[in-house]
Amino acid sequence: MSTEPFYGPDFGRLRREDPEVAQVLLDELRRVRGGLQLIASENFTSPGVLAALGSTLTNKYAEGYPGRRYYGGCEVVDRAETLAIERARRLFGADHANVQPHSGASANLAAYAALLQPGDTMLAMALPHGGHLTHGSKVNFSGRWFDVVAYGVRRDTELIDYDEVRDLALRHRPKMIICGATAYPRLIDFAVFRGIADEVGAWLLADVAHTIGLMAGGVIPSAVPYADVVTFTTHKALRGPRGGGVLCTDELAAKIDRAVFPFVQGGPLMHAIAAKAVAFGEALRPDFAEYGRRVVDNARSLTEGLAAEGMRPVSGGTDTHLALVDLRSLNVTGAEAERRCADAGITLNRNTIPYDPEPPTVTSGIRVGTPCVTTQGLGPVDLKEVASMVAQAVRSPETAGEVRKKVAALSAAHQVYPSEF
Ligand code: DSN
Repeated sequence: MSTEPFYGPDFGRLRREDPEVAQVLLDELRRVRGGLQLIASENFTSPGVLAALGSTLTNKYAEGYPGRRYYGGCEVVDRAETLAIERARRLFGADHANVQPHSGASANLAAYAALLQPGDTMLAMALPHGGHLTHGSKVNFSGRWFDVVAYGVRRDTELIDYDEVRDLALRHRPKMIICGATAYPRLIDFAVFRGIADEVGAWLLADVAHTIGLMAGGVIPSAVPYADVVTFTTHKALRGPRGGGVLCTDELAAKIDRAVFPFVQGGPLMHAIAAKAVAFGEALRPDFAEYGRRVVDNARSLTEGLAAEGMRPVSGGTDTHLALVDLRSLNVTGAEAERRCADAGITLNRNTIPYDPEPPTVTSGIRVGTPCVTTQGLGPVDLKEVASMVAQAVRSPETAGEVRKKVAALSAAHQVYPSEF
C-alpha cells in the first residue's frame, strides 16, 4: 500500500505534474494536523467520502433525475443518486429527498423558489441573533427578493422568543416561516413553530444545516415530522462532502425537484452525490449515533470549561455541537480572540452575540464547535484541556508559543488522517 497520505487516487502523480497545487494540498493537511479545528460548521470526512469526491464521476453531465436525464450514459451515475436518495430518506425518515443542491444556500434558494413568489413575506431569525445570510439578510438575495420580518432571542434568556415569533406571524401573515440557525446553541422547538405556521397558514421551512448530523443519529429531536421542507448541508456534523440537500413531503416532491433543477441549478455534481451516498451510508451505522452523542458531550465539556475560565456562554450553555461565547468581560473582541487563537494553533471564528454592540467584522464573541475534534477522537476530558488552551490563548497572547506546543501535542496524539490512509 502507498505510504502517501490520502488525497485522492494519485497524489504522487499530481505532485510530479503540478507541484504548486500538490503543495497546497499537503500544506492544508499539515495545517489541520498541527492544530485544533473548532469551527462549528466543519468536519473531517472519511477516506470513502474523499475517494468518491476524487472519482471520475466528476466528469459526467447528468441534468435531470435518475431515469429521466437530458444526457446519455447516465445509467451508472443514476445508481449513485438513487443510493443517495434512498439512504437519505431512510436516515431521516423523510418521504422525499433531493440530493442535488450544491450547498445549503442553493437548497434554501430552491425551497423558496418552490413555495414563494418574489415579494412574498417570510419570517425568519435575524442573522445577528444566530440566523443565516439566506434567511433574509439585506446583503443576500433573500433580503432583496422577499419582504423579510425577523425574530430574535430574548435579551434576558438569549433563547428564541416564541411569543414574539407568534405575534409577528399573526401581525405580518408570512407565507413562510423559517426556523434553524447557524449560531444558536440550544434546541429549537419545531412543534411550536409548526403550531404557529398552522395558525397563520404559512409553510414551515426548517434549515437544519448545522444540526442534521445530530438528527441523523437521533441525538436531538428531528425537524422532519414538523416542517414542510427541511434544508440541510452534508459537510457539517453529518461528516459528508461539501453540499446540500432538501427533504420534504410527497406532496411537495415535484415542486422541490423542479425548483432545484431546472430552476436553480444545472448539471448535478455526480461525484459529490456519490460522496453524499457514502456519508449517508456511514451515518446509518449505529456508531454514527455514538459519534453524535460524543459531539454533544464534548461541546458541553468545552462550554463548561470555558465558563469556568470566565468566558460566558450565551444562553448559559449548549444542547448541541456548538457554543457561542461572550468575551466582553475579558475586554477582548471576537476578531482579536480569533487572531490570538490562530496564533496558538486553534482555529475558530469570531461571531456576533445577541444584541452585540460591535459590528459583524469585529464582534463581541466567538463560536466554537466540536464535530472536528470529536472525529479526531478527543473526549470530554480533552475538551476541558482545550478550554483552558483557548482561555490562555485569548487572555495571554504573549504565551501563544507555549499554547501552540500543547495544541500540537494533543493533536498529534489524535491525528487527523493518519498516514496509513
Ligand atoms: N458558513 C456556515 C457556518 O459556518 O455556519 C453557514 O453557512
